[in-house]
Amino acid sequence: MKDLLEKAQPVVDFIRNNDNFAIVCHYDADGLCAGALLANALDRLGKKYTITPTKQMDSARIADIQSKGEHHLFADFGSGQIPVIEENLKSFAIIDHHATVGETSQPHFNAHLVGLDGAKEISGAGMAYIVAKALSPDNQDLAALAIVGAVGDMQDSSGAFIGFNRKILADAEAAGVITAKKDLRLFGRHSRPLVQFLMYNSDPILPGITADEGGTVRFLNSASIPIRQDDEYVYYVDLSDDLKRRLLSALVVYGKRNFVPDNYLKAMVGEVYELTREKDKSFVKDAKDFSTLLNACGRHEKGEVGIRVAMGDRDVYYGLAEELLRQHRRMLRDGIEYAKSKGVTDTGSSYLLDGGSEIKDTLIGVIAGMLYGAQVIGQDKPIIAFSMDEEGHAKFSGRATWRLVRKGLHLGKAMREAAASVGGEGGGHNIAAGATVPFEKKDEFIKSFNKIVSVQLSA
Ligand SMILES: [Mn+2]
Repeated sequence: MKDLLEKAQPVVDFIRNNDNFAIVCHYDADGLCAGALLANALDRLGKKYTITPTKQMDSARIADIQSKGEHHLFADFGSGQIPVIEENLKSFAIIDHHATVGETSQPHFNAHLVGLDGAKEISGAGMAYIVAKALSPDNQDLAALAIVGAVGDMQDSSGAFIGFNRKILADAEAAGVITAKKDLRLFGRHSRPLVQFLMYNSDPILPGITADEGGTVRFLNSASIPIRQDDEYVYYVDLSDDLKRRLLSALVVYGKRNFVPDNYLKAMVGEVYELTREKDKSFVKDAKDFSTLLNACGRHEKGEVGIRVAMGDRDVYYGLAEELLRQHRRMLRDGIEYAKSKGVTDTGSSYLLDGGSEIKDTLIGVIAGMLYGAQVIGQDKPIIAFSMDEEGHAKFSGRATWRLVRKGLHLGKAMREAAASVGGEGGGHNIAAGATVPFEKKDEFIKSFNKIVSVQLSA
């Protein structure tokens, strides 16, 4: 840590020697945490700043950013945009963990340039935290935001943080703002009643539980886990250790029966991170819930709401953020209802869902996968769903079940080959993949995809 605090010094000097900053941060959970972290640190120094979450940096965006302040501070963003930043801004510093494109003589604090793996062991918020700590040891409490940011970037996906994130975790624990423990790592431990907690988790998809309220109730009943107690809904965190273990083993048995691979089931349990100072059962108590809340803000172009929440608002902005999450869940539910009523077509080797203009292209993949859970479609073939994206392309998302993967299906390969055959692009994992193809070529794409899938499944 000491070595890195020294390497952050050019950015620290940049902050100390200037005022009237424009913080520009990425719009996802990690970026919002990085921006909020710097904003809190600047507040403590009595510096003036604006803060702008952003998705990309084209010429219109840069003009807007230019006008936001005298000295620009990029957070979780900027290393990949150095040429355009150099060309348009006079005074700036970059704090980032993404890959670097180009060079600059201005302060540039990037994970990869200081010997850290920015993909796995430190997030943008983590880099911002090092800067904050170098500014003042009193900023150690801000480590909580670095934890939320790293979880948002899924740097705990192996089951726990690795590398430098563990040092940040130690700081957060020492400051008394985070506790880590081993538990079920699903969204909503604190913030969703048990039934919603299980049925809205879509990774892994569990047919008869995912998106299936009745099925989830039956599953909980058969495991003798209470859904309500004293007229109140039971949350996962309300369960005794004994009931938690019972729920976990019931989930594992259920997953195995549905061919979910062992490593996947194992990864459901791991380290969870709780913010000690936050209220129980709020969306900001658990780092995963918190990052999901922030991602909902970013995705709905309400990054500034997320920043307020990350900076500490638990009032109006917190309420707005909660509403965005509810809206997200409503959109999932509506999408499933739409698929149920309008129907899914059986095209031979796959199911097809035409999202039309009803389902957002960013949600259609999740909804397609949930159709297995809701048993709208059988588990015998993959599903592909499409809608038109902003550029007028047909955007396809494919989902499968573990049962099909075990039989030889690889959606990523099928999507890549089928898309290439019609002049599009595709790829992804065995169980979830996507492709973007010219809209007028969509039928040709489906034909080609079906042919590839039938070969994969007959091998
Ligand atoms: Mn990031």
